[in-house]
Amino acid sequence: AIAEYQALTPQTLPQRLGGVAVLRDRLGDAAGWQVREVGDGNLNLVFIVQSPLGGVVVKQALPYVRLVGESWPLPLRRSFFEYNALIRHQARDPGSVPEVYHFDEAQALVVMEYLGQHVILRQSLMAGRRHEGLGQMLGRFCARTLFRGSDLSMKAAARKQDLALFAANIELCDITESLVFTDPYFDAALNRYTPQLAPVVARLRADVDLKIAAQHLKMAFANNAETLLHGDLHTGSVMVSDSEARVIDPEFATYGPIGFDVGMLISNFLMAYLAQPGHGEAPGARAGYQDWILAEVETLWQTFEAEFTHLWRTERSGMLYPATLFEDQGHGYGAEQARLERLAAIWRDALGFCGIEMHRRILGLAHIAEFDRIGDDATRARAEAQALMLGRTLALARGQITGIGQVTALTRATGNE
Ligand code: SR1
Ligand code: MG
Repeated sequence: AIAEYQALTPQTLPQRLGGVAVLRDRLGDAAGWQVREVGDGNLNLVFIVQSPLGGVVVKQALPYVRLVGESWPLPLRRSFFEYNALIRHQARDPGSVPEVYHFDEAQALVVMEYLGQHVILRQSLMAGRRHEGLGQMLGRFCARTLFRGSDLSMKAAARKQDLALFAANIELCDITESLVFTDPYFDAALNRYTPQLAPVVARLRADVDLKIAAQHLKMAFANNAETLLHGDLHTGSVMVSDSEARVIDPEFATYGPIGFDVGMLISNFLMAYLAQPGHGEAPGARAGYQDWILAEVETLWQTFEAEFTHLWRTERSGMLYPATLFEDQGHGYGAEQARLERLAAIWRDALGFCGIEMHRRILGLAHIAEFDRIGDDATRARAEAQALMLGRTLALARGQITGIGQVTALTRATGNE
């Protein structure tokens, strides 16, 4: 093993990792390995390594932001946070993430299960494909990982140790704090947007209420350490087959508000909905598919709520809202009131994060393929302007919107404007 970090290449990988026992066991002698670099994300190298015996994925951090280049250094230790989040996600929602086979901290690499039948959900949503049980799986994943990583479930000491461990993911949090909550609302150096949006952008940047809402949400993200977040849960962090989904890429993992992951994920579904006219074969061709997207969003939230409720009633073993406090109320009456109040707070946060995510994906550095790949400028600008307006409404009216049906109705109405 090489002690000092070196980025892998398809050529050097077999020789560099050929001695790792778990790889030899799964793939046989390195002489028979085929290696492709397939990373299309913003940060890392991703290799698929195959042999006649099987396949694995090797993900390695680069010491800089791949999207920008060496001018933006980024610590290799994000791989340590990704590994630690993956094993917690696996324990908290078994089968929801790729199995981890090997972690090498010095080389900042994780070797994990190759999901040969799966594709990235974002690509699939652009192609108009449906996936059975998707909303349910994602709602369950959010409820289980977010509940079980919090003081609702964990023993206080264990949760505080994890809080300290993930608090060191400083640089990745800094990316979120700047790119999501601040940069979209001023002329930040790395921002870009479709030129036709200039008048809308000017209006949003002059919108004091919106900028204050974004900063309130930033404060919640940075200060409300409720649970271990995935931290970057968008449709590019989900892999799907016809009937199965896995969540990948938790390198942004940190302690934060429960509503963050849920809101970001819903936001990416709503943007996929609004982008459909740019991907359909003919005007209106994707109407049925758009209905499916919104139905999955409703299922996602409803499943989250139902699973959170189940866990609240059956697994509340942490220091918060202890059952002993509510024993004399009969049938857990007080605990149920507390649950509803917590869920209402999570909902409000989730709507805020959902709205802000739309802005940064259109105005900031890190765009999404759904919009970027719409070749026709006018179609792209129309869909993006709709998402910007929807995002504003969700962020500002997050205290008044009472249910997921209202969100999907708003999205439909926005898409028809
Ligand atoms: C510089 S990194 C930009 C974005 O890519 C990641 O996937 C996160 O979403 C981050 O905000
Ligand atoms: Mg990622």
